[in-house]
Amino acid sequence: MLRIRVLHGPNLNLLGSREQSIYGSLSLDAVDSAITKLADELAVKVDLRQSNSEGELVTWIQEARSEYDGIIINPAAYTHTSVAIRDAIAAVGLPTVEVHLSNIHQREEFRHRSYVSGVAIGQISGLGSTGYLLALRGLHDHLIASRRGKNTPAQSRSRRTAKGRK
Ligand code: CA2
Repeated sequence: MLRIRVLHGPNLNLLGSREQSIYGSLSLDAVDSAITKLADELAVKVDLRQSNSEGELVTWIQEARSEYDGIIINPAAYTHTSVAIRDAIAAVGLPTVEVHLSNIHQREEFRHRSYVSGVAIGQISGLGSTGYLLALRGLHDHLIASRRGKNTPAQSRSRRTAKGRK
């Protein structure tokens, strides 16, 4: 059974309570329930966590190395500031998908830069909570293809980059 850790960053515990026009009306519990339902259908074990603390997120990423096959993360505001979270993802080497509820590229300039995207296999931004479900399907397919030794676009890309080609 594939195992995926899902991490929600700071303030996402407030989902559904305010800023609904930007982040949607679902609570974090409702988002997590939808993720769990799809994970059951895909026969994936998911571990869902939220923290307002950068250090706690770093610890959970590090711990995932021994227990999980991949990570889905919405680093929230730490997306735009955290070298520590980027370094942790790079260090564990687990395939990681970055999710944002809003389209960070259509928002303020400071949200356009992500420290995480360079170490993620992909980024989903602007599709609301559906983004987590797409990330789960995408990461599931990526992990299955990896087990079978088949190439996904992300694997081909990292192989080309390792050989010095873009
Ligand atoms: O669009 C996203 O998912 C973000 O990661 C959300 C972050 C923001 O800093 C990123 O630029 C984009 C903010 C999460 C705050 O969530 C709230 C939810 C409800 C009410 C207030 C904040």
